[in-house]
Amino acid sequence: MLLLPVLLSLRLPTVGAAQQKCPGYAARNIRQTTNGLAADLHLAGTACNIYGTDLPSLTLTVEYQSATRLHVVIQDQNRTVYQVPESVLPRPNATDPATAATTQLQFNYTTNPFSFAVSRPNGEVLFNTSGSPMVFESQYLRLRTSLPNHPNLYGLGEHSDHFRLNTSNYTRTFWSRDAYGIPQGTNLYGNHPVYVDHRGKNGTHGILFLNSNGMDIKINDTAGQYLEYNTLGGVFDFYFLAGPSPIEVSQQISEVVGKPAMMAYWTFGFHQCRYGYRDVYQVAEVVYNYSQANIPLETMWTDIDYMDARKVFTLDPQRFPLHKMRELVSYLHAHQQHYIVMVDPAVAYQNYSAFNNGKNLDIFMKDADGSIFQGVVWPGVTAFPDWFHPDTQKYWNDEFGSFFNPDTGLDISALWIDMNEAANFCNYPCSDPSGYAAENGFPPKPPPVRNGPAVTLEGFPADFQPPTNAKRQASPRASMLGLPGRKLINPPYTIRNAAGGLSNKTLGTDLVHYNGLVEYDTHNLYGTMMSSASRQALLHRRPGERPLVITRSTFLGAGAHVGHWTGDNVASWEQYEISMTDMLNFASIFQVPMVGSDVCGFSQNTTETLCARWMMLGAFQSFYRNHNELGNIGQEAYRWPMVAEASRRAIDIRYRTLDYLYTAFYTQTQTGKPLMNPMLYIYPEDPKTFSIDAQYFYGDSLLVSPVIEENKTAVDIYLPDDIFYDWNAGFAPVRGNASLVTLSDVNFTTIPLHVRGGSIMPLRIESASTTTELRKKGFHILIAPGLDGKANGSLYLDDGLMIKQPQTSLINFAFNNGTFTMSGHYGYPANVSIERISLCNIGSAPQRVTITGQPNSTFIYDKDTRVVAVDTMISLTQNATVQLPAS
Ligand code: MIG
Repeated sequence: MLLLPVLLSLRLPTVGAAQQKCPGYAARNIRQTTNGLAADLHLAGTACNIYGTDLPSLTLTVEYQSATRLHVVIQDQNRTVYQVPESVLPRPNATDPATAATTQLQFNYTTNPFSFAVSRPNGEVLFNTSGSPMVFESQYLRLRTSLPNHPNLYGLGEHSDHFRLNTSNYTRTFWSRDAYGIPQGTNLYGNHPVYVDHRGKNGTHGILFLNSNGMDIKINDTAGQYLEYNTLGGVFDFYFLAGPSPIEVSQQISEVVGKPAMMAYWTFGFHQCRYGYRDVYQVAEVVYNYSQANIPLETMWTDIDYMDARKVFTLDPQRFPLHKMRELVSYLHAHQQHYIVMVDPAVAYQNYSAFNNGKNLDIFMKDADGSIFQGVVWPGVTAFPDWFHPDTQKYWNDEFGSFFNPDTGLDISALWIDMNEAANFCNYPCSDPSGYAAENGFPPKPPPVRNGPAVTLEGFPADFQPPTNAKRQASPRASMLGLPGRKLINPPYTIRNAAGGLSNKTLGTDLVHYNGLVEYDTHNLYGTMMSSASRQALLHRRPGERPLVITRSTFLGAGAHVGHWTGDNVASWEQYEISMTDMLNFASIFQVPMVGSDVCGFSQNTTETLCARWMMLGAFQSFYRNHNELGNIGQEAYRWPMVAEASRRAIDIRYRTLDYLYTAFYTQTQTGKPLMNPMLYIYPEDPKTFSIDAQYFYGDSLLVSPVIEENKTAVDIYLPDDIFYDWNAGFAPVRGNASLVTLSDVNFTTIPLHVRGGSIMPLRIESASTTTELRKKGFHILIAPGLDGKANGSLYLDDGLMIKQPQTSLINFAFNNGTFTMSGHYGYPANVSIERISLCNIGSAPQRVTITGQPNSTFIYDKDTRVVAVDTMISLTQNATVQLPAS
């Protein structure tokens, strides 16, 4: 024992030295291909075998897939090494291949030792592996690129660190984990190994590493600035994306991982959830209280509380009985509201239909001896679906079909999926799951049964009323199966998994999926595979309707199927602030645009002022849901007058801007252009924006700048050298001059918002209590001219629900020198018109405003805000031109 410290101190430098002594590879047989080159790579010396066995023979494939996308793959010659299956992440085709002469990303290499660099035609080096030999072993891959000093790097999530990544002694670990409290500097639920490197005037590029194995990406400046991939398996599969703007990088990422799925209009309404609603009456009470408080509630949610002893696909017969649940859902539907519940992947290992059906179809994960793998989750001992089994989709469809049957079951509108990292409470090797479950109290004891709610719920069916005398209270087998003979539980190289060993608190990494892939290689895909299976199951149940699935665990490409909430945050001011970064990573970089944090905070008790501020900030997340943990004080928006008022005001703005959000969301599904924009995306040449993550653009026109400190009613916000219009001051102009501006008197029911000059925002003329009602309101076009007097915007209209849309409208708005024009296509019968146009920054009252066909339009001019507002009636079915005052 005493020798241990000595051994350790001897061992560490030895390993480091051994790494440096790895021989690297030599390139031979280099040949030009139509759109790139290919070569063989051979180990250039004696194997170093530091964390496994060096592979002697590799191949290099370089393809200029387009002028802005370079694909570089270094893989084993035999194609045995595991690669992310195409069934999980389909690879993009080279639709518009380039050549060495036309590419924006040149590939240069040295043959011995082999290294490569990627550069722009002007010589700017983006990636350069020279100076550090590449290591490609059975259980360890390493590649290091040098970077310029103090780089601006973003992405590499899921994380809860600042948006601009630390570049000194910083490690990002990729291994899906049930990350309660989402601590900084640790691996969280999802894995998106892609980063954006922003170099200001020298452009922006992206680098996506298509690899699902556990890994540490190390960024440090001790040996010059570098970024180093340390991976437990897979191959080197890189997409280099040329930008050159940050928005173009995002778009190029979407071409690799897939365009996001479009969401239904109603999903952008406000959602209320919590863990710990005790029964169906309490859920009804919450719905009732929202309507009493006049706070629009679009969707009510229920957590695992509804389940019978926490078994998926069951209802607690006493607290959430089926007939009352069906009444609740009917009530919600009759009031244009929706209902969502949670489903976990783990199925109770008990004699009940969901388990028996899975067992009969043989779709659960198996141990080596062929028995069903057992873990422990909420219901106690559980089995886990193997998403690679060819019958798992059928199993999932069938369970959804019966449990969520609209006529006989729980008619949900959408789905929430959790614990899909996959989470398992029982640590490896979990040799006595039932003992563990019994000792740790799974399933937990449910709350006492009661016969009715605590208050009278006017408008609800009779059996939702308090009982009299009640006390009132408050596929085929895969190729590339992975190398044999690996240490799948404890690989020689250790990544910095905050849960400890790879198999801790999850499935054993030695488990073999139906198709022969091992959990060691595919762990990071579990949540994303459950996501797409759940999307398919919803589609199977309601064919043609855009499904909403909100998942916890994600991988590259998840946005093509689902949305994401950012998991178990803390009700703290720090995490309220970091929620902006978390959202920006997913929406702007990872192409998962439906995303948001638990508003008011999940763990720990929130406070009145935090919840007020968060209800306002959350209104500017794409996914807007208040959610809270079991045991904490209630935090529904109506609980405090201040929070209720803040919520009403914020939801009013969110709903008036909902079509602007919907249009931005639609645009992202078509082009990858992000619906949320970090400040540097809009002002890429302004270095002061590079580190800002407590302000961002909602869409590309509305700057959100929340107060971020407790007990403060002031905030210093950055305004670039541009013109803005203050939403809270009637759109009065504010000239930004690339410095901080102190906003004082930002009370607890106000969030600072500024419209960027150059924007035209399509607003609804007023808000409504549901999104269904909102769609009946007319439009108010807000024209916010830029410094050049011009402005642009767009509006997308469709039926809000179906995947295939027979008739849509996509209208472009432009303003130039007093002329407002509408052009585009007009398929969707909107049945509403533009009822008002407001034009900002007009120096004096105009004589008249002439709208074609409406010569005597009435208008109002406000000399304090300099806004002209014209009442009008312009159809959303054809082009139009309107003569307004020139700005
Ligand atoms: O072990 O379903 O992140 O949102 O309320 C915790 C109960 C399980 C974790 C989710 C959280 C949810 C909770 N779940």
